[in-house]
Amino acid sequence: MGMNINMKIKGEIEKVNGKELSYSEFVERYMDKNKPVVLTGLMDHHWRASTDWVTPNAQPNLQFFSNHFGASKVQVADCDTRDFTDQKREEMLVSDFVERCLLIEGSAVRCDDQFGASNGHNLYLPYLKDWHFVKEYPEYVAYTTPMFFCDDWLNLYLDNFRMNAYSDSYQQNKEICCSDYRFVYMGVKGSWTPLHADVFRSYSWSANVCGKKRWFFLDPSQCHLVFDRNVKSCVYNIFDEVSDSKYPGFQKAIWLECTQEAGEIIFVPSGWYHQVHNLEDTISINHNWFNAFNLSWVWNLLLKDYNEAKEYIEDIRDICDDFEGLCQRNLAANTGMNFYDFFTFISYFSLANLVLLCYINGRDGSSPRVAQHLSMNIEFIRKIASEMKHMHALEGNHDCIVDMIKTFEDLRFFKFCMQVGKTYFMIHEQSSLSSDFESASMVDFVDLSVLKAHASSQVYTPENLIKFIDNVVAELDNFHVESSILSVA
Ligand SMILES: O=C(O)CCC(=O)C(=O)O
Repeated sequence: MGMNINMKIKGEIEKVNGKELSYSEFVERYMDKNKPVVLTGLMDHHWRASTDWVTPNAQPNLQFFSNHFGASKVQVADCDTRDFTDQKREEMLVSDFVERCLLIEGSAVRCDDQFGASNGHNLYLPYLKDWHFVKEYPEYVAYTTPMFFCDDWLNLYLDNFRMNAYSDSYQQNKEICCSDYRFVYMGVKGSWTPLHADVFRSYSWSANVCGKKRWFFLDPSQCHLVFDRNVKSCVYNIFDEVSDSKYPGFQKAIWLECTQEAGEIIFVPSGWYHQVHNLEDTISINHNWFNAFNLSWVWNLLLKDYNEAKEYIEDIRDICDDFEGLCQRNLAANTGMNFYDFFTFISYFSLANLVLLCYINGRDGSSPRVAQHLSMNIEFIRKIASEMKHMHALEGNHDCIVDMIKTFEDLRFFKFCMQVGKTYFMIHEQSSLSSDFESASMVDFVDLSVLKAHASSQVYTPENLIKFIDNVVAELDNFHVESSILSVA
């Protein structure tokens, strides 16, 4: 096992000093262009993770984890065993994971091949993945999210609301797993992650607290090359013998690679397939997120997965009481959200952005860059709502998905609005917030009559949402602020 000799590597991912990059440059060069980048210099401002979690000789401080977080239950992948498209996982205590790592460390037959895999001994390579550390230890504050990655609708939303609100039975087992998309990863040298694109086709960022990773990336325009003829199964390990007859495009794929050192953060754009190898014992922090720039990726994935879910059960359509409902339940189970979840999500974001825009508007447009960003968000959401409308998504839905007035009066929504507002003030004004924002109440935020002026605040379908947005926007005399991407940037 080793480097696949036929693999074509085009080059390295660009590395940039994050301290010399402005937010608008990051947006323009990477987020909007959907291009990966490695950012240096963003982690040297005293993250607790970088001190507590690392020994003086730059190794994971396993003892610290055992002592402080030993009782946490986590998912540990066995990197030598495949389970469908992923590795076999086992739930265990952090203290047991630490014990396994120490066993590997003490083992003379430790894998020396940097690209890991089968290592001849009977101790498997343990890789702790997807630990919801922030959710579990909110008081500990292991790190702060770098400003470039703060426009994170996914985690802002999940801090206040739930996904899959429409499927109660499904809710229970997803309670923890969908609570947020902020993770800690910890793996021994040789542990790895198979080829994949990220959940929801979100962006991700991954910061190496200690250790070193090797990444292999495939541009989304080439992704069909790692699939079989039916576009059903994807190559699992790019360093395996990959069958030409099963994956006829594989040899044509052109890869980008990158070695990520401790203290470096990689930005993984939407839809890029990637495979990752720990070249040393490594701890990393990893978030998935999306915002206006990649919202269409999320919607397109949902649409594709919905069509597949529908096709899969087409033959039972006639005997099904609620065929559409079943498709949506399957979509939620397979993809992690369905049309209802996504539509609720964009409706809440529309309302939050409109409320904040009303607030700024009422203060003589005092924060033009924040206002531009909010306007852009609304414009992008509206665009997705129009696409949903054209695809007849939620057509025939008889349940009110969001009542804008009721939502507006919900305390959770107020907290959510404050967090969204704080995020944009922090990004664009480099300040937390003016004190009047901090002490504002919802009624200060927006003149309720603006919302109530409209015949219906009840949103059932994308048409309703578009109408609601258009009505509120018509009331806002400063909406003509330039809302193109580059004006935000
Ligand atoms: O670090 C890893 O092993 C995997 C990380 C990853 O795949 C991601 O950030 O999407």
